[in-house]
This record gives sequence, C-alpha cells and structure tokens, in this order.
Amino acid sequence: MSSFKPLVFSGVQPTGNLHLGNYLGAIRRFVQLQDSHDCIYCVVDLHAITVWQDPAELLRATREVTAAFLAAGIDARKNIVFNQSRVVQHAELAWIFNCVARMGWLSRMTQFKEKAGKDRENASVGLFAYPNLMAADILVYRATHVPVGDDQKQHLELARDIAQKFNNDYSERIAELGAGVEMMVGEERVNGFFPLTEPLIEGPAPRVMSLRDGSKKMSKSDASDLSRINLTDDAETISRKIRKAKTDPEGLPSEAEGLKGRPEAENLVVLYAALAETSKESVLDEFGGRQFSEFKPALADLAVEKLAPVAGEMRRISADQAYVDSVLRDGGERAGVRAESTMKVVREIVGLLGG
Ligand code: AQP
Repeated sequence: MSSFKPLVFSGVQPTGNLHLGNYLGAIRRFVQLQDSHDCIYCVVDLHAITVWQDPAELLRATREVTAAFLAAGIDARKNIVFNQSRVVQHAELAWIFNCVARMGWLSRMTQFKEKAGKDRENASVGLFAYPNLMAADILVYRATHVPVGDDQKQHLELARDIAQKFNNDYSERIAELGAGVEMMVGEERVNGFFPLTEPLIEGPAPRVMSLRDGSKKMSKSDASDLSRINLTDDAETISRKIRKAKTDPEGLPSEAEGLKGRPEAENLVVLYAALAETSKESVLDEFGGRQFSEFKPALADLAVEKLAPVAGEMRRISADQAYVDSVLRDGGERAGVRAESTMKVVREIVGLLGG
C-alpha cells in the first residue's frame, strides 16, 4: 500500500512585526521539525494582501520574515524557504478550491469574522477566501503535517474538508488515472489524491496571549505595541513591556491549578516555561509564593537572553538583501517544481486541458 510521504508545510504572513507568539507558536517549532522531516516554509505574501499593505512595506516585511526564519535556525538548503507569490500554482489551486469549498463553510470561519469586524460588506473577497488559499498552500505539496499556533486550527480543519470533498467529487477520475493514494478516513480505507493533513498544534505555548489583555491572543495587528514583544525589540523595550504587563494583585501560586481564572498570570508563566523549555509546574516550583515584582524581572532577563541572539542574527542577515533574495529565489524554483508536478495531475483530474 502506498501512502503519503511525510512532509511539513507552514507559512507566516509578512504583515508588521513578528512577535513572541509567532516565534514560540510557530517558528521555533519549524526549526525543531527540520531534524525529523522534509520541510517547506513559506512567507505568505498573497495572504498578507487580503488586507491593505503598503507595497514598499510588504517587500521589507517579506525579507524580514525570511531573515527571521534563517536567524531562528531554519536551514534553507536542507529545506525549502520561499515567498508564496513566486509559485503561481498556489493561486491556481486556490481557484479550484474556491470551486470546491462551500460558502457556508467559509462563513463559519472565526478569523474572517474577527478581521472583517462589523464592516463585512467592505472586507475584501480575498479575506473571505483566505482559508481556500491556505488549503492550496498545503495541498499543492500534498503536505501531511502543518505546525501552527492554536488560532489556525479551524483553517486546518477546513483544509481537510476541502481535501476530502475534492477526493470524493473526483473519486472516479482519480481511480481512472491511478492518481490516488490509500488512506484511512475514520474506519474506512479510501483512495484519495490529497492527504487529510494533520495540524501540529503542540509545544508549551500554542496560544500566547496579549500582555495587555489575557483574553486576546498576542497579535501583530494589535494597535498597542505594549501588547506584544516583537522579535526586534531591544533589551530595554522587552523589560519595559514585561514590567507593564497586566497582572492581578495576587502573587504566583505554587500549583498550576492556582492559575485558573487568572489569564494574565497564566500567560506570563507559560511564556517563562516556553522560553526556558520547561513546564509550568517547574516554573511554579521555583517562583510559587513570590510576587510579580520579582517574577517579571526574571522573565524579562530570560526573554532577552533567548531573543537577543535571534534579533542580532536577523539584523545581520537582513543587511545582506542580495543573500535573502537569493534564498527566496532558489527556494521558489525548488518549490515550483514540486507544485507543478501536483498541478499537472490536478488539471487532468479536473478536466482542464493544458497538461
Ligand atoms: N499569539 C500567538 N500564539 C501562538 N502562535 C501564534 N501565531 C500567531 N499568533 C500567535 C502563529 O504564528 C504563525 C504565523 O502567523 P501569521 O503571520 O500567519 O498570522 P496570524 O496568525 O494572523 O498572526 P498575527 O500575529 O495574529 O497577525 P495578525 O495580527 O495580522 O492577525 C501561525 O502558525 C500562527 O498560528
């Protein structure tokens, strides 16, 4: 029985400053996975333009995210690093998925509801169809695993629904062309062209929260810069943001149970645990019973210790624009070969002349 070859794919949008949530929830995981998997990492510039982007800023941010990937330790020779718009097959497959996905499925996406806000009529069509492009990003490589933060869970479920509907709708044609791969869907053994990709939402910090509001995730688009730690923040800025982070009047509990209903306190403990690569329990073993006035400086020192080398490396790599561009160009060429080999078959499956 043939089965899908394990392949990791993930992307980051070049929109504004990368923050600690992007780093702990996604980029650091990308680095770890390259030891065990074939990986493709993408700077998703086509996703970025679903909301307005200044063109010069988009170019800058695309290079900056690439520099962050490299600075964090992604090996662009062993893996593929490129920007999405370079490989036109992403957009081509996204169009086919626009015709597979249902309006009702997309209408339920919470990210669209949050980003479009009350003024839905004025949101771009691209923002609505964003999850179809995301499914195409993954499935144009028939990727089996996608490391993401918790906020992307719903979009990955949609990618699985799209893959499954495509496999069902075209099942006869897939069989006729011998293009299918056997896989288990629940208890059933089926033959499909696209895998049902598994999300990898794991690690100690799948959802880093805002430093100003423990009910909101840390986000690039938050109007308050105090809400997030940017990868490019200097030591003084990191310390100030952590000092000003919202907490409650109680000290740190000795047990994780004591963090229940205290989202801001829990977030800071999670951050410490993630940065130190340990558990919440062991952080509380060390700091339980102490006040935030003692814990915050320790957290700030740790954050600076872990982030300063990445920021320094980002600055060094960013200064060599020709190198960054060459990484994206080379990655784009290699990604394009793989994407085209999938699309050749997809065109045949769907019945599009042109090969
Ligand atoms: N707060 C977070 N905690 C953990 N992981 C997070 N990610 C984002 N925020 C957090 C993960 O980072 C990866 C890249 O995200 P993205 O650039 O594609 O866009 P996003 O999820 O929309 O991130 P932002 O920062 O919140 O951007 P805006 O403000 O533009 O919406 C993804 O794997 C994501 O899960």
